[in-house]
Amino acid sequence: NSNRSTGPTGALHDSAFLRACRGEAVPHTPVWFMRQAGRSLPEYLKVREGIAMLDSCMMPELVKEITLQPVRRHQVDAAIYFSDIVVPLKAIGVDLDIKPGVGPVVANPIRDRAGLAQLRALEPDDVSYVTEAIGLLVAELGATPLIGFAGAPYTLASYLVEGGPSKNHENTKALMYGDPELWQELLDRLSGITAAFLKVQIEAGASAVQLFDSWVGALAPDDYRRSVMPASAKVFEAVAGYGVPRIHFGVGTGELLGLMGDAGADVVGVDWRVPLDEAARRVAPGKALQGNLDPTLLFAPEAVVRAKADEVLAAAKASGRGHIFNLGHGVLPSTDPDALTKLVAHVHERSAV
Ligand code: 1CP
Repeated sequence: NSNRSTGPTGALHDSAFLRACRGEAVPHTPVWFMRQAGRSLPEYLKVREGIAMLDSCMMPELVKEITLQPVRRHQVDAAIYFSDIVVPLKAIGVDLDIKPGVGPVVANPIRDRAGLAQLRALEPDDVSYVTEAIGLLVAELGATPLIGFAGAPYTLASYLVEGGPSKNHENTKALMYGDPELWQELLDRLSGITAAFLKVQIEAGASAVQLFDSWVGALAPDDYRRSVMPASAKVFEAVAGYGVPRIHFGVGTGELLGLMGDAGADVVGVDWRVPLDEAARRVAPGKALQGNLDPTLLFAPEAVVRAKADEVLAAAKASGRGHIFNLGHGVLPSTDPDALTKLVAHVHERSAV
C-alpha cells in the first residue's frame, strides 16, 4: 500500500476540471458527460464491430482509442476511462457477461453464504490491462484529466444478487433486510474490491475518480445510512491519501445527497430532479457539485437545450459551489452527437470569465 500524496502537477493540476473539483475559480465551467464514450458515436460503433463489450475492456489500445474519441469530437474537459463497473468482478473470476441491449448478467447470483466464495480480493495483476491502458492514455491526454471509476458496493451488489439489471431490486433488498450479517459481509468484500480497483487506476495516472452508485436511489435515507454508507465510506477512505478528487453519483438520490457527500466525496453528482442550488442546501459546505441537465433534453430543439443549460449554470452560480457541468445521468445511445458538441461549446462560451 503506497498511499502517496502525489496527485497531478502543472497544467493538469490547473485544468478547469480539477480546479472546479477543488472549488477554485475557473476560466470556464468544465464539461464532461457520463457515458460520453460509447454507442452515441459512429466512430465507437466502428471500432467495436465484432468485439464483445468485456473483451474490448481488456484491449489497452482499443480502450485508449475509445476513451479519446469523445475528447476529440466534443472538446470535453475530461476523459473517462472506458470500462464497465463489472470489469473488476470479471477479473476476479465471477462468471458474468455483458449482454448487448441488456447489460451485465451474472451466471450464479449471490443469494446465500456459499455464493460469497465467488468474491476474492482483487490484486493489481488481475487488471494489468487497466494499468497499461491508463499509462497509454495519460501520455496522450497531457493536461486533460482522466477520470477513473468503479461501481459502488450497493450497485455492484444489485447486479450480483439479482443476476442482472432489475427495476425493483427485490432480491437485493430482501437480502439486505433479511440477513443483515450476510449483507454486511457482501458489501465489505465489494468495498475491498472497489477500493483496490480505484487504487490501480489512480496509481496508473487517473487524476480523479468517480464512484457510481447508480441504483442506490432505491433506498430510504435511514437504510442507506445503516446498510450501505459504511461500505461506500470505506472505499473513499481507502483512496483519501492520494489527493485526487473523489466524485460520488447516483440516480434518484435527491434524499441521499447529504449522506453521499458525507460518505467521503469531494464532489457530489446530482441527477436532473434536484436543482443545483437546492442540492447545495443538502450537501455539506466545501464540496463541489456535478450535473445536471436531463439527458433526454438533448432530443429537444437546440434553443431549448441552450435555455436549460443556462438554467443549470445559473443554479450552479447561485449554489456558490465548484461546478462541473454534466448530464443528470448517462448519454442515451440514440443521442445526436452533434447536440453534445454544441452543448459543450455553449457551456464554455456562456461561463467564460
Ligand atoms: O464513456 C463512458 O462513460 C462509457 C464507459 C462506461 C461506464 C462509465 C460503460 C461502458 N459502463 C459504465 C458504467 C456503468 N455500467 C454503470 C454506471 C453508470 C451509469 O449509471 O450509467 C452501470 C450501472 C453499468 C452497468 C451496465 N453496463 C449497463 C446498465 C444496465 C442496467 O442495469 O440498466 C449496461 C447497458 C452496460 C453495458 C455497457 N457498458 C458500457 C457500454 C458502452 C455498454 C453497452 C454495451 C455495448 O456497447 O456492447
